[in-house]
Amino acid sequence: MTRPTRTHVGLLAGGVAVTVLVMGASSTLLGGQPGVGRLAQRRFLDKLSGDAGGSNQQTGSRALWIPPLLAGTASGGVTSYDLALSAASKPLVSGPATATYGYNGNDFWGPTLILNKGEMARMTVRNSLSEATTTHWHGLLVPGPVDGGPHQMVEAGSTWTTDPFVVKNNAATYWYHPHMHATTQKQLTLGAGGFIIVRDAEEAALALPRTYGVDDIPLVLTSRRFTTTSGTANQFQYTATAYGDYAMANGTLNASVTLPKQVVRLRLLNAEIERDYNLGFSDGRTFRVIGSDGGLLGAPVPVTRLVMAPGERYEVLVELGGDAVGSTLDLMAYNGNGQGLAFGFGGYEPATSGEFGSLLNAKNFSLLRITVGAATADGVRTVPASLASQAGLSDLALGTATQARAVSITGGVPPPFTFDGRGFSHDYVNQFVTRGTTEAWTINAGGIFSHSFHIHGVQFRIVARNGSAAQVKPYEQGWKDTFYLPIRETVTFVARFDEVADERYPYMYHCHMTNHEDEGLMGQFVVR
Ligand SMILES: [Cu+2]
Repeated sequence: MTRPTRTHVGLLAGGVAVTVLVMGASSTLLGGQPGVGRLAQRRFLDKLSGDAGGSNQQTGSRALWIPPLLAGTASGGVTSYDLALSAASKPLVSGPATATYGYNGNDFWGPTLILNKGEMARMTVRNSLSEATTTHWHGLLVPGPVDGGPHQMVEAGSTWTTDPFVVKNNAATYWYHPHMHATTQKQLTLGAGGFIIVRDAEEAALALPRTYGVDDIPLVLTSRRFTTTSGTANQFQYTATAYGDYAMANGTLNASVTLPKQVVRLRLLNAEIERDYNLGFSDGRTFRVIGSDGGLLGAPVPVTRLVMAPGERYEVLVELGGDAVGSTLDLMAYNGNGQGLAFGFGGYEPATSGEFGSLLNAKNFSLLRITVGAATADGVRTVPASLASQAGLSDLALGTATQARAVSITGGVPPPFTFDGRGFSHDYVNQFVTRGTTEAWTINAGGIFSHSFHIHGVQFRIVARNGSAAQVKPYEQGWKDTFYLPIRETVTFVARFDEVADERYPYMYHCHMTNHEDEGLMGQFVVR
């Protein structure tokens, strides 16, 4: 695959008018200006709804799908969770259904697992696909053989059962997804993934919304591009494309949801391939970040914008108590011009098509239409002033690290991205870590593009951006396992490596932009 010179593409940024052919409709798109691209969008939405006369952007809106909960089976002190990954199909637009993957009979994505901190759990994955997969428990503190990385193959037709493990994570939002080297983008694009919600006593003692699907909403944000595959229209494109053309929330195109007139909690996951999100609400309201990848924050952080790179999770509270029943607002990606974004932000390239372009690029677009409904009887009315104690987090400081490592992202134009000049190999261990030690890792983005850095086996604390603690945003000062790594910048994190992984099932560190990851931007480390 040839990678164009990204910096050259970036020079074209700006409000350049281009003509694009979308679903048979020719229209003019103006980069980044509100309301542009509406004609193409509308034609597509008409196709969604089958209503050729529709003129409202919400014509094709569909109820947000909420993933079902998966109850574990308790036996002998261990709770077992059974997943089965199968091929499926989903009617998304008029014409042929879209071929998809889903867990446990779902036609996209999978059930939500609820784990309790301190319990013993075990996972089983049956692979009913016609190709191999692996299942990684993103963010969970589990030993190498349980981690589900590229070495833990689940061949077609076979079943993988993990050893029992203790749920050590804090209450937060995690997720599971395939981690097969070179096919992660494909399997994720087709829909393989699911949420894991961990609960613990500290979170349970807080007055937070936690009625699943009512005031506590899991929200996997992504986008898809449709193409014709083997003569069949409406199929997801998963090669030679970094971005989708149409936003999806929980696998629903043009999603809408009614939420009660009270404080609601959104568990946000950016599950894009390469697109970063600059999230906000259409009325500009302040919302509160209460949790990051691996736990609740110390106190809510008020924001009007929240940047999320692929793989990251944030939990936010949105106060709807002052909104009129029946009123609407949109959760938006403010990825357009005038938002302070620059080349390198995933999805800000101006092209509307091609491997690094899309109809959503450099645009502000809706991810979810929210209609305010009646309050529930026991709804949360106020945002708590303080949240979690974050035990152990402040111990992770540069001064307590006994080992420093520097990792640089190299390559990228036109060879694939690599770490320190070396592409991923199943047989090469990039880093050796001593169990129980605290280390400081500094990741250098390089000058080609931004990335999303994720490391297995730990939850860490970001201590500096570009060497400055002050540049770490307040909402990313909690437990993290993934972070946005802007072009030409560095991020330093400190982690204590308590989980064990050997050469047979090493841990991964990698870019969570899965096209980068599949091309080789992944390294291995052992902890012992
Ligand atoms: Cu990357």
